[in-house]
Parts: sequence; C-alpha cells; structure tokens
Amino acid sequence: MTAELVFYTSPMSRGRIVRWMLEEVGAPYRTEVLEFPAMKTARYLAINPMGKVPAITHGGTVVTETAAICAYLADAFPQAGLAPPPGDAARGAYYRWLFFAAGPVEAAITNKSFGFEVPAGREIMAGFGSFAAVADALENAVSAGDYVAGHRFTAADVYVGAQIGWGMQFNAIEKRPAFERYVARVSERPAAVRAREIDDALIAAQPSAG
Ligand SMILES: N[C@@H](CCC(=O)N[C@@H](CS)C(=O)NCC(=O)O)C(=O)O
Repeated sequence: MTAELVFYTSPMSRGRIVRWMLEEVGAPYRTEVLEFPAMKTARYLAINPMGKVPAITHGGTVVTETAAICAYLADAFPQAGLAPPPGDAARGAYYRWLFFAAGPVEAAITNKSFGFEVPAGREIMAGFGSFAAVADALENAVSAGDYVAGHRFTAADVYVGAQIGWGMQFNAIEKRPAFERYVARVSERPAAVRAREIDDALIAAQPSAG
C-alpha cells in the first residue's frame, strides 16, 4: 500500500511553493486548508509546533519548512527527476542554492521588508552579509545556465524561482533582468501554472473573497 500524502496549506501562503512542487511530482495528494486560527489547534501543532503552514505528512513522516518539503518530495519520488542523485556532480549546486534561498535569501528579504538594518561594519556577523551581496550571488546563480543546478530543472528551481518571484512581486527584490528571465522560464512550466490555478481558485472560493 502506498503511503498517503497529505498537504497542509493556506492558498495565500508559502504553501503555494509546495503546491507547485507537488504538481511537479505528480503523485496523488490530499489537501487540508488551514486558515490562520486553525493552525494553532493542538491537532495541527502536533504536526508543526510552529503552528505555520505548509507541512506535509507522508505515511508516518512529517515534514515542515518549505525548502525541506521540496527536497523531501524530490527524494521520495525519484521518478519525477527533480533532484540530482547522490554522487551526481550537480548535487552540490542543488544543495547550495536550495539552502542559500532558505537561509540567507529568506533572512535578507525579511529584514529588508521590516526595515531591519545590519549595523555598518557588522556584515561579517550576519549570515547573509548584506542584501546587496545576497542579490548579487543570487543573480550569479540564475545566470550561469537555465537552471541553478546543472542543465536540468530541479526542486531547487521550484524554491529559488518562487522566492525570487515572490520577492519581485512584493518589491522586496529588485527586478533585475536576469531574475525576470529566470522566473519567467520556471514559472511557465505546466505544473507551476496548474498550482497557481488550484490555489487561486481556493482563494476565490473563500467566504471573504470578492
Ligand atoms: N520557515 C517556514 C515559514 C512558514 C510561514 O511563515 N508560514 C506562514 C504563512 S506564509 C504562516 O503559516 N503564518 C501563520 C502564523 O504564523 O500564524 C517555511 O519556510 O515553511
């Protein structure tokens, strides 16, 4: 019997990234939509003690953290070809940019959005250094080829593409031509389009919508 895959999300959240990944994977999954108070129930806190979405359960395995979920799904469904296998030279770049986007990029964007400044001269203490350094490194990553980990699209492109796309949409990342080209390339994939349609339909169906 195959393990049931359950996706806990809210259609306006980072869950949109996991939806995209799930659509890339193509395995059947069941969605549980949790709106904000429902994320703090004892039942959901047992899945994610942070009380945040997204999360997945796959049989008895619980995974939280969007980037970790993307990496887990790529490994759990290798037939989808969304991760360079261990031993493949592209595995290094795959890990590198996935973790870079979940750590330094996320921190740089959050700090910038809230107006938190790294005190001058203290960049060596901040894991992301400075926003400008993060943006330049990211531009390098998406300019070296079509995808961030070698010649093939991977789960790292789902996560990096979504982070840059989201950042540009909310003016947290400047619209550099290299970012726009990369985001256009990855976000026109059929799975990305399908994922947006599913979540946009869920938003439209919400009682407060319209
Ligand atoms: N580090 C987490 C962040 C998840 C997160 O912040 N989720 C937000 C929505 S995008 C949330 O659930 N907020 C509700 C709350 O904190 O009550 C990840 O990458 O998955």
